[in-house]
Amino acid sequence: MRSTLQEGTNMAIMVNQVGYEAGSASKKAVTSAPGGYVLKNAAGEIVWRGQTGDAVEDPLCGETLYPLDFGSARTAGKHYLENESGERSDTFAIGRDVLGEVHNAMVKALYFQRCGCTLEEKYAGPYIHAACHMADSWIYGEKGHSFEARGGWHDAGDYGRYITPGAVTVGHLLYANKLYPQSFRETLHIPESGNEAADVLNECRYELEWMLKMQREDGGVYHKLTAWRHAPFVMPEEDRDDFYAYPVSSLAVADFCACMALAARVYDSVDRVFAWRMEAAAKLAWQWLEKHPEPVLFVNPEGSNTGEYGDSTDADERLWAAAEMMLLAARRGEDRSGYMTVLGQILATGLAVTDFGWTDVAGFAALAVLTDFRQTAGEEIREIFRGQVLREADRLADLGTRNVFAMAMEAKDFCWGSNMVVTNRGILLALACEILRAGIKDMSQDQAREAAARMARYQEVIQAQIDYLLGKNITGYSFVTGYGDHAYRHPHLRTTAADGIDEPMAGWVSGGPNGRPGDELAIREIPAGTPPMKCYLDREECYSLNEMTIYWNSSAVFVTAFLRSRAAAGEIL
Ligand code: 9MR
Ligand code: ZN
Repeated sequence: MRSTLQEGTNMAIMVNQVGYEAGSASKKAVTSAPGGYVLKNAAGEIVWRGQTGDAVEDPLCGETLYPLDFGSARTAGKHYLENESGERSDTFAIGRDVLGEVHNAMVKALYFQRCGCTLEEKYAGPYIHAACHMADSWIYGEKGHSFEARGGWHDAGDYGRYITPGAVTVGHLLYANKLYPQSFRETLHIPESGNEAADVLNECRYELEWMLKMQREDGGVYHKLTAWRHAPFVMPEEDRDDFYAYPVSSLAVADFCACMALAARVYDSVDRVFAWRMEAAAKLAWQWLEKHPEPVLFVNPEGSNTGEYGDSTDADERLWAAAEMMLLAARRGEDRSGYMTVLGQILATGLAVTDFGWTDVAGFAALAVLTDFRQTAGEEIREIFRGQVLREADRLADLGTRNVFAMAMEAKDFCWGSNMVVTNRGILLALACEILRAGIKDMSQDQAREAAARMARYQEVIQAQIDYLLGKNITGYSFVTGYGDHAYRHPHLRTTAADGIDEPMAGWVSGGPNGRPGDELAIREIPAGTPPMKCYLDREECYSLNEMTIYWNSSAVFVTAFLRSRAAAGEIL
């Protein structure tokens, strides 16, 4: 078990274990001991000397710590930091496009979640398995009715497949690819690689094809497809439990509608017929929503323990659906007034539009409206989105001044899947940067200078979020498997637990520290009152701290896509 401050030395040098862009003037570490530090290259030569900054009593991890900025170091290669007592940090790269590999691995990871097909050695390396979950699925509550719903990604460490998190995952990835296409050019070595499409689109299609199967003729979409209870730790092809399509929820229908409408736009240039199928499905889902204006929420039937993905409101899901349908209609030259009315009505309730998770998808409506070059939504609606996004960005940037990690996090934000809070905040800040960038051409010189400074401030926090994820945190772990001297190694992931291979596949983002742990082992092992960032164990049993999910990965991918694109453009801080 690794925890930098619990290994007996009382010493920690926390770094981004993957690396820092050579051109960056701010390369940040955090240390537990003040004083002089040197940066050494692989040959052990000193390439930089410097001092820690002022002590900070950190509210996130409860320690007194010191920031260390070695930004002026520009030499390329493997490095480590060392202090006057000879204590060393983990190694990290200084170079160009240092996030490239981990970014690609985080997208490729989704391939390993493919359900209903064989994972072949050619693409999966040692992580092969036979086709899983091939049987027809039952329709819950409709005795004797079954249908074919093979495909899609396993959601997480379990073998369930759920509509709302699936839509969110695809949403993150399609918008990331739309905004930062240059970050998605490399091959991922998946079966479709080498066709015309970017591999991220090939991978998303695997999920989209399955989602289409989850729609009924009346436009309703089943909330999820899972067994009655989670499988034991067996390989997926050994899981022979009956699978059920659980009742339609308006959450699933609206997320499905939004995701299909978005994908119909995106895949238009890739495969017209596929895009057309998705467009038809989106329209059918929208009709269902119109016929069911009241929320149809979802709760697990008594006794079933698979993921619930419940929610107390469907307003944000309907908002996203309205936004995407509006943009699709604009693209097709069709009437969009109905969608605009719904969009306006929901916005008028004051709903927050700044989150990108499965509970709150309203941020995707902001992404849709604010990245639309046609400006379809009109100035008034755009201004509501813009105002909220920029205000939230300023709030997050301010949070970044309140802890030694310079992160946009507060103690209370360390929940189940806190790493997605970390990365979703990166998405919000990236969107804020896009808004400011788009506005610069109409600004005076002074205003433009101010906007540039604001963007730089946001980008600094985005970088801090990724530095944290990759090891600059009190646990001392990189929260992405396979990346970093001390990457976590024991995700709560059935295939990894059952495949007999020591190392998990690379590229999985852990859920991360959780100040309110929900699994037995974590509750037993983590003393009450432990500061939230320390509430983490790299243990397979700890599903509330150390599971992986498709949407935690996709959220992180958005942020690395942003940072890679900034680095490629030479816009490095
Ligand atoms: O990611 C979800 C987290 O935000 C919730 O707090 C938690 C409890 O409801 O459920 C998590 O989702 C799990 C889902 O229900 C089933 N697949 C694995 C997900 C990650 O733990
Ligand atoms: Zn499967």
